[in-house]
Amino acid sequence: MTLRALIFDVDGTLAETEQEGHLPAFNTAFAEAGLAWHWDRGLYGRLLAVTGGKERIRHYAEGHDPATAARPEFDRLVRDLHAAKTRHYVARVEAGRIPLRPGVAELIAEARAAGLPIAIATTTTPENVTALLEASLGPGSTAWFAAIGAGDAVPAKKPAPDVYIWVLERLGLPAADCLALEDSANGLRAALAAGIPAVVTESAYTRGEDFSGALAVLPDLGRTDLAALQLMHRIKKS
Ligand code: XBP
Ligand code: MG
Repeated sequence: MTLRALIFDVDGTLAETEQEGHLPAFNTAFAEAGLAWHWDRGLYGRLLAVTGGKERIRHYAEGHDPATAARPEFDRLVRDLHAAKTRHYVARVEAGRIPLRPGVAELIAEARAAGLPIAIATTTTPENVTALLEASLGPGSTAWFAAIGAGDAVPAKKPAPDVYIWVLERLGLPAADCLALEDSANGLRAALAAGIPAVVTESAYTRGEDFSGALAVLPDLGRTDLAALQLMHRIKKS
């Protein structure tokens, strides 16, 4: 059986979104809300173990500012902070501050030229995905993707397999016929738990994580192409 779809993660895989995008957007939202919270690069690296921005804010508050976490309106505060963070993130992306990683645009172009469906499976908010695709691949490029599973489309975020299963259902394909492209151990575990073979491109925050079970671990997608990915996938299936 040949490869029948590519499913891309977003953060860390399509682009290095965390350092120049998500992290400053979180900090701006905290400052605007008058909170004395500031995440530096090291702390943020540890917080990335919690996937999902709302979940990450909640986890941090419960550990570092229990008085705020105990306030009756805490759920609303998390929602409001995250909405503000999304606005700041989208503005940064639209300003052209987040380029695609090497090889990403080329692989997407190759897949499209070959008529191979492409899809997205991500933890991040849908608006963030649209902003990144349209700013980097051009207006209308969101429509190139046969399915976009994002954010709260499923209740359990990566490393749970749910978002990948959601995407497989929309593609109407068996897991083994697809290939996931991921950058993190959490994302790899999600793809593998859904039964999808996966290739990892390590990103700034995920370098050195445990990628056991990946078909390959590459520095970036510029080191491969569609033919090489098809071959890896075929060898795995045989
Ligand atoms: C990415 C994430 C996301 C972003 C924040 O994980 O963990 O939570 O950091 O996005 P993955 P939101 O690449 O494995 O999908 O704030 O929009 O939730
Ligand atoms: Mg990722």
